[in-house]
Amino acid sequence: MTQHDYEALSPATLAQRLGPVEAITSRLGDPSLWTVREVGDGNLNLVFIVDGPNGSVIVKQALPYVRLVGDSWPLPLKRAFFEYNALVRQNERDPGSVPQVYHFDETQALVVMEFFTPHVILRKSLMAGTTHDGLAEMLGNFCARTLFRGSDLSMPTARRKADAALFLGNVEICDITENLVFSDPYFDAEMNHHTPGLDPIVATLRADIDLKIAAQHLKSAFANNAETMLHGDLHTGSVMVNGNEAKVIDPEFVTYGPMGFDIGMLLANFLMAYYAQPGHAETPGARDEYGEWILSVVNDIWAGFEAEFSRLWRSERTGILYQASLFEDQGHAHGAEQARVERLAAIWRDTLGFCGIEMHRRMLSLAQIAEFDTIADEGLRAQCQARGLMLGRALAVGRSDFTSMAQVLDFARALNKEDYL
Ligand code: SR1
Ligand code: MG
Repeated sequence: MTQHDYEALSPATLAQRLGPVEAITSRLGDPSLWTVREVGDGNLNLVFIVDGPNGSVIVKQALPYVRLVGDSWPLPLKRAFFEYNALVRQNERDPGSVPQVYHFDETQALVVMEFFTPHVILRKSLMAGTTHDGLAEMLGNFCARTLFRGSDLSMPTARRKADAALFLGNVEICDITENLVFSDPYFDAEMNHHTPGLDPIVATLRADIDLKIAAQHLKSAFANNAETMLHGDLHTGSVMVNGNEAKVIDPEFVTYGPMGFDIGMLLANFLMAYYAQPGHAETPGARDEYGEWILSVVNDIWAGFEAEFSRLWRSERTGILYQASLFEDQGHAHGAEQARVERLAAIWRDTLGFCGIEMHRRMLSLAQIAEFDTIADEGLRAQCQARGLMLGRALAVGRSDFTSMAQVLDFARALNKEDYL
């Protein structure tokens, strides 16, 4: 693809440019009747909702730079190619969990896909205090199915290696994660910012050698352990909900990496939503019950992941790892179970570590989150964030010491009563 042939879409040009695409017009109807809205509020891309007489679609187009920062930070268009390839695989591995792709144009770096409506972004729903039955089950299954089925536990090894090679080409996007998530929070990096009241805690964290080593061990795992195809940016802004239905979107950060990365990032964003609740309560304590619901989701995502991963381990272990020929076929089914427990323990430790680091970066680095940004009272915001930072430190450094989710959640609750400032 040459950058010269690429042209960013606009609401004024979209119908004329995409009108000839049969895969779109067959769904929307006459292009002269389309209405187009640009609704992208993420950090990177253009996103259009296109309504026609017969239906609606989403058109997502990469920009050649980071939208959040501007054209001073160029970013290759090829991320649309990786997102397209990730969506196709996620739909195979957990059917119906992600938008269906209707059309992909590599030169224009655009993906035309299913529009979920009247769904809303989960992060906004958590700020509004809305509960969703079945959310944890869907997300636990999504993690287990996509992570297990993208790995050497399941895939023919030649396909897994080809996919690992393909997605490891998502270099510049990985570079964002490697810097913004794993390094920038721990020194005075150029694009960092934080709530001023956090200064003493931030200084303590940046002087914490054990924490910096933990972050670098986890960065090493992210960069080197090509265990499975990750979503790569699985936070609550990458989930859409409508009542009891949930869908996962936006896998442009796809890469091959350790299973715990996706789960840890996801749990971190629920835990931050938990700590932000006092900032959204109309009266003190009014969100306590809702906070408990968020913690129950954290608990149930991990439990759901563990259960579905175990089911797949017992029924779909067709890859090169822990072959049945070594275990079940030798009358050593208990050995396969022991190996499963040990693998899950390793994923658990990674999950807690990545969870802690994700909490830090969303409060100290670029690309922070609306739950905290919208707490207007800076003192209250700092208080909420301080608790999250302390939990993040405990999880990252002490990830081998927590033996159950109940223990993690009790610890999270205890920190929520502390006054660190
Ligand atoms: C410069 S991109 C910043 C963040 O936005 C994305 O959603 C990822 O989370 C990334 O770290
Ligand atoms: Mg995104």
